[in-house]
Amino acid sequence: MKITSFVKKIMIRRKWGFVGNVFIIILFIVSFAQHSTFARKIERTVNVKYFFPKDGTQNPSGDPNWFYYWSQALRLSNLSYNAGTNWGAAPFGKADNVNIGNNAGYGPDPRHSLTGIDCFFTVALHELRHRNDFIAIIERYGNCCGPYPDPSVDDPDGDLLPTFLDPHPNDVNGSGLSGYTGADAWRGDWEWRARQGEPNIAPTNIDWAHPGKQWP
Ligand SMILES: [Ca+2]
Repeated sequence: MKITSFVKKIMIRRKWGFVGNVFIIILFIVSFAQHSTFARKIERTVNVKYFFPKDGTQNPSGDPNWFYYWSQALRLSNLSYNAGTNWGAAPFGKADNVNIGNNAGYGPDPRHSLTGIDCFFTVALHELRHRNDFIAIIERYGNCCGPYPDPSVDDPDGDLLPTFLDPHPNDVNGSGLSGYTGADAWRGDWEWRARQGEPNIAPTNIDWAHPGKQWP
């Protein structure tokens, strides 16, 4: 309130007598406090946590948020989201990327009962191991042998892993080839090798999904 208008109000309202003057004085004090150097500047520091909706697609790629943000948080590359993939798949060949499906983002996975970012981490590294092995064998033998090639000249234990990738070249590894019989026998120890690094538990403080590890 300007002083001039304040005085004017006094002149007008003086006829109110004592009560009116008190009212005007209160108005002046309030106005003075709001517009003068006596007004206080109030500051508060508040910690804010930002979470992304796990099921949304609010990111530049249009892929599910969990796939987009967890790939970055875990510093994983050579991954593609594929809604048609169940868990994960590594195409045989020198493929740039492996495919990650919806189950990988949620779990629980059948071997470790992992969920969320841990399930994603485990599936992604499993498939990337396949990818790297496929690239290695193609670079050594050429793309000659189809899926899961069996370079018998370099596989004395017959587990389908060529010796240069086989940590136990003269014996099957663990359950080895025997673990994949019948229709799955073609997997040989390729699958055993991809499982060696599992499970993979992500750091708790990099999830930031809602819901997720850090959500209250
Ligand atoms: Ca072998």
